Amino acid sequence: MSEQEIKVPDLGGADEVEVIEILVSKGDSVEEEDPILTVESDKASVELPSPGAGKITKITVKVGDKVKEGDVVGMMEASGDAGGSDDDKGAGEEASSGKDEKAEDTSEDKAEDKAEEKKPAPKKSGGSRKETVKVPALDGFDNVPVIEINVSEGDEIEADDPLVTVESDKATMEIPSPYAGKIGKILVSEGDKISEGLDLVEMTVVEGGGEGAEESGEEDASSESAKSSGDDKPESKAESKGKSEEPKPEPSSATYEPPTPGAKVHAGPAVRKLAREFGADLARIKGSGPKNRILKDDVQAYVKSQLQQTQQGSTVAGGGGAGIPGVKLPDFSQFGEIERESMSRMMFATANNMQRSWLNVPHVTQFEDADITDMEDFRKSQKAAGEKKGVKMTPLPFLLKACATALAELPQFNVSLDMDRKEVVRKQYIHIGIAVDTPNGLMVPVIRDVDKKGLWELAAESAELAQKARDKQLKPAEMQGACFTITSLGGIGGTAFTPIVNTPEVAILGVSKAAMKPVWDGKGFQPRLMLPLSLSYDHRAVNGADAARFTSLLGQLLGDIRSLLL
Ligand code: CAO
Repeated sequence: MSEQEIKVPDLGGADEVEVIEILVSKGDSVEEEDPILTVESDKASVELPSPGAGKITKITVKVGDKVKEGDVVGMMEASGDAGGSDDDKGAGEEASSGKDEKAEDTSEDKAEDKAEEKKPAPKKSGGSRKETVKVPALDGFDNVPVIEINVSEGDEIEADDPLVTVESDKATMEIPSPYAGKIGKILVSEGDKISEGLDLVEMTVVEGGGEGAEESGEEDASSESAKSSGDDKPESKAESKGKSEEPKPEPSSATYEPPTPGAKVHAGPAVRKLAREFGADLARIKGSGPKNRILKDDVQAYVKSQLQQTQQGSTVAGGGGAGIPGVKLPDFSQFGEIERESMSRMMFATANNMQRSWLNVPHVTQFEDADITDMEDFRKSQKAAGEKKGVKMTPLPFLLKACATALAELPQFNVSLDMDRKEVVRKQYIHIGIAVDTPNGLMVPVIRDVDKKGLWELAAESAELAQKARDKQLKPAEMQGACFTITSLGGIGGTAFTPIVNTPEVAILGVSKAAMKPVWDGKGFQPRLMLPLSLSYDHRAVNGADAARFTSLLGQLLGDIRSLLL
C-alpha cells in the first residue's frame, strides 16, 4: 500500500475552477475513474476522476474552494497492485495523462472558444443572411450524444445562447450559438451522436446582431422536465430568457418544487445521470449546494420522499402527493387555545384512502329521487314479522337488492381498472360494502353474494356486520372483496351528498333522508315519499349515460319492489 496524491489534472486552459461538490469521503473505496469531486468553470461542470483504485485517506479541499491544475485535492491509498509502490507515478500525472479527462475537462471551454473564433465580425448593415451552424471542435471528442435540444424552430436567440446540450460520460456541455438570429431547421435530434463539422442548425442571422455573451453553462428546467416526460420538443431557451433570472420562491417542503418553466437546473453530470436512472425530474428538486446546485444527496432525498409518499398513500398535511404541494399548517395556538391528539390508526388509514381515491378517480355524481312510498308501506307491513324473527327491516336491504340487480344488468359498474396492464377486470360475483358509522370512524364491512340472498337474510347480515363494526369485531376478510359500496345517511338527514368512490371499485351509492314531496302524476300533485340517491362513479370506467341508466333503474326497482323478484 502506498499513499498517493490526488491532483487536479490539466484543465485545458481554464485557470481556476470552483469545487462545487465532493463525491467521496475519507475511508471510501473507489475504483479508477470514479468521480472524486465536481468542479465548475464558468461554462462546464466536470468531475475529477480517481487516478486509480484504492481507499480515500484525506480530502484536502472543501466546497467553494478554487483549484487549478496540479493542486492536491486529496490523498488515497492505492489498493493491491493497482497503485503498487510506484511513487513517481503521481495521481495527478495519471489523471492528466488519461486520454479522456483532459478533453472532457475542457471541451466545453474549447467548444466555446471555437464558437467564439467562428463568430463573424458584426456587420453594420442591420440586414440578415442564412447560415448553417456547424458543430465546433469538441477537443478530441467524437460521436458525443445530444441529450437536449435547447431551441425550437422559429426561436429568436442571442449569440451564445445554447443550441444543444451534449454529454460525454464525464461532462455535460452546451454548444452555444455563434450568432444572434432566428432558428430555422434543426438538423440533429436528441440521441444523435455528433462530431466537429456536422451541420447543427440553420439560422437567419441578424447582421450586426447582439453578441451578448451570457452564461450558458446550465440547462433549462422546462427542457429537463419535458425530457423526463418524454416530450421531445422542449420549451425554447429564447422564450424563457429573462424569466430564468428571477429568484425562485421558497418551496413549502424540503425536497419538492413544482417545475418552474424557464428556470435553470444546476447539476453536474453524475447527478444528472443519477436523476435519469431514478426517473427523477431535476426541475422538481431543490438544490442544497452552492448557487442552488443539485447534489446527489438532494436527488436521493427527493426520491426517498416521493417513495415514502407513494407507499403511505401520501399524507394529509405536510408532503403532498401526485405532484400536489402539501398543506402548510399555521401555528394554531396564535389564534387561541388548542390541544393535539394522535390520530388513531384507523383515522389515518381512512384519511389516506379517501385522499388516494379522490386524487386517482375522476369523480362525477349522478342524482335521482326514487319514489319509495309503496316500498315503505311494504316495509312497515313487515314490522311484526321482523319482531318475530328478531330482525329489523330498514330500507337498507331493499337498497342492497336493488343495487345487486342494477349491477347485474349494467355490468360496466361491476369492474375495476388495471391501468398498468390496460385491462378492465370484470367481476362475476356481486359483493357490496356498506359504510358504517362507528365511534372509531368509518368502517365498510362487505356482504357477499347479495344477488343470491333474500331481504330478511340481507337485513340480518347487514345488522350483524354493522354491530360487529361498532364493536371492533370485524375480521379483515369481512371488509374485503366489495364490488360496490352503499353509504346511507338516510337515518341521519340531508338531501344529497357526493360520496367518494371506494377505489378500486368504480361506483358508490349515497342515500339521503327520504322526504314527502309533491309529485305530479299528470293530473295533480300527489304526496309521495321520495328517497334521494347520489351515485358517484369513476368516469374512466363508466360514462354518464350509463350512470343515468343505473340511477333510473334503481328508481324503477325501488318504486316497484315487485320488479326485484324478476
Ligand atoms: N330515509 C329515511 N329514513 C331512513 C333512511 C332513509 N334513507 N334510512 C334509514 N332510515 C331510518 C330507518 O328506517 C330507521 O328508522 P326506524 O327506526 O323508524 O325504522 C332509522 O332511520 C335508523 O336506521 P339505521 O341507520 O339504524 O339503519 P339502516 O339499515 O338504514 O343503516 C347503517 C345501517 C349501518 C348504514 C347505518 O347505521 C350507518 O352507519 N349509516 C352511516 C353511514 C355513514 O356514515 N356513511 C358516510 C360514509 S362517508 O363519510
